[in-house]
Amino acid sequence: MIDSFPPNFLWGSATAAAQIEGAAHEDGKLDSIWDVFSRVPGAVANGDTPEVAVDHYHRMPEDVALMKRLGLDSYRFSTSWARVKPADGAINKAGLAFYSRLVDELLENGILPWLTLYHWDLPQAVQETGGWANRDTAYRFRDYATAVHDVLGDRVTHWTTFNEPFCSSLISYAAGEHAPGLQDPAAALAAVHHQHLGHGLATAALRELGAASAEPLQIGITLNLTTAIPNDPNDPVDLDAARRIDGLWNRMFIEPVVLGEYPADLLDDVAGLGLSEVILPGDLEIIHQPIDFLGVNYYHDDCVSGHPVERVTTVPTDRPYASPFVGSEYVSFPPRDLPHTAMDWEVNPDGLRALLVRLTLQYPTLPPMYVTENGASYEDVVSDDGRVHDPDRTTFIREHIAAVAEAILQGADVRGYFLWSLLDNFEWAWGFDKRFGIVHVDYDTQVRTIKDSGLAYAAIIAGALSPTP
Ligand code: IFM
Repeated sequence: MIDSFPPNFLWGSATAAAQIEGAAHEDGKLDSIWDVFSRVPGAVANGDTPEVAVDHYHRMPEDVALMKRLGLDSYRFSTSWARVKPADGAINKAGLAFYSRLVDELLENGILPWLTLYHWDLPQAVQETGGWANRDTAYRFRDYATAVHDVLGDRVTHWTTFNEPFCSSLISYAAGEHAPGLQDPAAALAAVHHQHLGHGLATAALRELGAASAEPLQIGITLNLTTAIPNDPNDPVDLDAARRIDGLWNRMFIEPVVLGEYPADLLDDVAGLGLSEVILPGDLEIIHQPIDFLGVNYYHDDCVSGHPVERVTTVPTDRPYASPFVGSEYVSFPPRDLPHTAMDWEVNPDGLRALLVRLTLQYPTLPPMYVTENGASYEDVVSDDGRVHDPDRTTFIREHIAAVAEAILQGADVRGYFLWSLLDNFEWAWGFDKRFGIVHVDYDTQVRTIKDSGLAYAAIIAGALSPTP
């Protein structure tokens, strides 16, 4: 099975700044929206905050050494806008110096840096000017991207503009479950469009800056995608609910970038919520920049019904649930008879194969894909033997990698796989309650222990373990 991966297939692991760095107010970094949101009572489980996280800011060389031990080809990390331009004004040289040291450490260890510019930690100062609901934020994002390029552009070749804009728009501005915690569907749709615009502006700017580089930049975006499966494929109500979720969660994010247009049915579904009004002449041309890769984050599919079945919600919140499913009367997610992770997410590796093949068939102009996140949370403990035995995660990883191999055999152009996550970390509204790492972190001592799943992943990378369980 391992033989069906192309020779230069990239094996990696991923993290994000706010989830691991800590040092939330050090060396000039100021509040991001997640620092502020996590201080709102009830917003994050157990009152956890990213203040210290897993102290990666101070333990970076140790963490890069772990990557080396695992045999990673590449490390996907994000830069924190709130560290680079904390007050939305001057550039914080100390903040950029951290990322410069990280990039050097990676390169010295033969690990390709894969940089994401936006993984949800907007400077609070920018939020106070309206955040992503304000069109100006797209231009500020472009300026932040060029500031990062000015310092790292001589060494970083792989650039991702946004990670999962679905989360930093709908979940953040409509559902209120992520920072900044708003429940305003029109602001959410404006945030979608302005993040698209920011993607296009930054891509064009980076492309221009990179033109002088010896090695052309690889620029892309990472989207979290799902397959919306109608609960009853013979029920027109369920079929229509699945279409609407596919439009709102997948096509609203893929199509402006890849096709230069919003899906017509989606525009109809959300008519009256202001999306059409924020799309100015010329925006779609800016958004529709050529990209070099599409990052696909996959965790699970969603079984969808248009009937009022009780919704399975996965985020602990005592705020009233505000539906992000604008444009619909009911959308519910009936549970299916599949194994579930500690997040209560379905384990369905074939869904990853099906998604990659579907994207290939549905979008003939799609650039090569990388699975930029895939992984699982389980309740891990350090055993008496000092090890973390997490057989469910090992099986999850092997089966999903086997699914990628199968997708490639079926014609999908997938060039790499990044496991989420390298380290246990701050899982947003779940705080430190959910562990996704292949390296366990003791949150009291910050001691790192490679889990059995991490050893298995290293063996897969080394070609010593077949993904097929
Ligand atoms: O931890 C997150 C990550 O930040 C974005 N993608 C999903 C992961 C697991 O929830």
